[in-house]
Amino acid sequence: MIKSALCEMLGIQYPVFQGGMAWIADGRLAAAVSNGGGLGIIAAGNASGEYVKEQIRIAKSITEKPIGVNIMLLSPHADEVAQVVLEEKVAVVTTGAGNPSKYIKDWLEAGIKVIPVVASVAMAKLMTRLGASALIAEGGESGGHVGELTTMVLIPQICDATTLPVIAAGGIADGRGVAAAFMLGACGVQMGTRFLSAEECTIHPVYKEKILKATDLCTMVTGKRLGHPVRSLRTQFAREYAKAEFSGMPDEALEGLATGALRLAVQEGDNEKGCFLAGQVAAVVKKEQPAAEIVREVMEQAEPILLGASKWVK
Ligand code: TUI
Repeated sequence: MIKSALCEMLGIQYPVFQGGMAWIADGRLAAAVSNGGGLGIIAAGNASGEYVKEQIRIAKSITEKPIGVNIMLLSPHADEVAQVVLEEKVAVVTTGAGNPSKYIKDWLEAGIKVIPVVASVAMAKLMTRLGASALIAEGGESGGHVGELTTMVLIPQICDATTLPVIAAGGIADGRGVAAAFMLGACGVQMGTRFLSAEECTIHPVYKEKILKATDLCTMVTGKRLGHPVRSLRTQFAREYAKAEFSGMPDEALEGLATGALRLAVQEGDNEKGCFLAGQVAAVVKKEQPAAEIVREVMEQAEPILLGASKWVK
C-alpha cells in the first residue's frame, strides 16, 4: 500500500484525514477512522471546551491511535478549546475558517502537530513562516464554509508556496480524487462528505439518505452577503435562504434564519428548517459502510492509478 511523508510524520497507516464537521465529527467517528488507519478528527464547531474534552476522552477510550481536533476559529469558544487541546495533548490540531496565528507557538511547544486549513497562498505562506507542521488546502467544492478557489487550482499554488506537506481537501470522495490530489502535489487528503455515509457517523437517517441520493447539481452556496459563504444541499431551506439574501432582508433577520439550522439537520433531519452541509462530491457517495472500510477502499482505488495504471495513459 502506498505511503507518504504524512504517514511517517503522524504515525498513521493511510494519508487520509476525516474532516472536522461541526455537530457531526464526534469522538466515536474520529476513533473509528483512526482505528482504520487514517486520522480521525473531532470537530469543536461552536461547542464548549467541556464538550470537546468529553469527546477526546471518548475517542481515547476507543483507540490508542493518534486523533485530531478541529477548531472552528469563528466560534466564541475557540480560546477555550485551544486550551483544552493543550491539556489533553491531542496528537494533531487542525483549524478552519480563520487565522490561528496566536495559538500556534503554544501548541507546537506542547508537541502537538499544527495543521491549519488554508484557502489562499497568503495564508499558506504565513502559516509556513509560523512553523505549522503541514497545511490542509481546501477548495470551494467542499461542504460548509468555503473559500474562493477550487481544489484543482488551489493545490498546485499552495504546493509552490510552501515546503510543508500539503493535504488536499474539497471534492475528494474516492480513489480517483485521492490520485488526482497526489498528482497536483498533495501528500494526503481530507474527506468530509464521504464520511457522512460511515456507519459510525450518527447524523439523522434523513441526512444520510439525502447524501446517498444526491446528484451532480444537488449543492449550492449561500451566505455570501454576510461574508460567510457555506455550501449545503439544495433543499427548500437553502433555496428560501438564497431568496432572502437577495430580497433586501436586514442582516440580523438573515442571521436569525440560519441560527440552529445545522443542528436541526444533523439531529432532527428537519427538511424545512435544517441546513444540510455537504460538498459537491456528495453525488459520488453511494453506500453506507464502516469508516475503516472507507479509508482502506479509497487508498486501494488510488494505488493502481498512481502506479501508472490510468486507463488514459498509453
Ligand atoms: O471551516 C471549514 N468549514 C466549515 S466551518 C463551518 S461552521 C460555520 N458556520 C457558519 C459560518 C461559517 C462557518 C462549517 N464548515 N473549512 C475550512 C476552511 N477554512 N475553509 C476555508 C477556510 C479559511 C478561510 C479563511 C481558512 C482561513 C481563512 O483565513 C481568513 C483570514 O483570516 O485571512
